[in-house]
Amino acid sequence: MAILNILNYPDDRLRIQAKPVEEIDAGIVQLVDDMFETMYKAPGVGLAATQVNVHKRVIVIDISEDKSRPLTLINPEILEKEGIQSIDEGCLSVPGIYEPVERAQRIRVKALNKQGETFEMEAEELLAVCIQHEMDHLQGKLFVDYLSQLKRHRIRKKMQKQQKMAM
Ligand code: GNR
Ligand code: NI
Repeated sequence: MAILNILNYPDDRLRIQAKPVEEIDAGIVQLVDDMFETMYKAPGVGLAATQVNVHKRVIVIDISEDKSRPLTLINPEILEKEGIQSIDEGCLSVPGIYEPVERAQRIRVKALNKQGETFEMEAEELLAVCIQHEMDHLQGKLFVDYLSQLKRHRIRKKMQKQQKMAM
């Protein structure tokens, strides 16, 4: 197991499109395990492989308070979307920023699990938001892309300042 480095906005590598996983081999299983460890340590409720600079369609999520509901989504696809909700989102790649984003309220998703089995599930509220947020990452999209240009500009400046301070 290992803690992976999380890329920070505005790193260009967060814009790379992830490729579908063709075979769930030992490397993918290792990646999933390391992503859970990294997400729990952060702490966060979700993590997309893109954020750890691996450009494969792999997502891990756990919205429980006690790490009791790990969910792995490989090659996820949204089958249905319904309704609209808007909750304050945060992102491990944009630390310290929380802003509301409009998302579907309820989704139906198809994916592969860590065993390589296809499954379908329905999600609503925070879980639905989280899946949509992570699927955006796989396409190189960040929640700040939904904000106004002015807000995004301010966030970019703040992140660049923080990164200078950390050097
Ligand atoms: O930890 C996270 N919390 C969160 C809160 C509201 C909406 C989405 C999220 S995902 C985020 C972790 C993360 O950056 N995943 O990509
Ligand atoms: Ni994120």
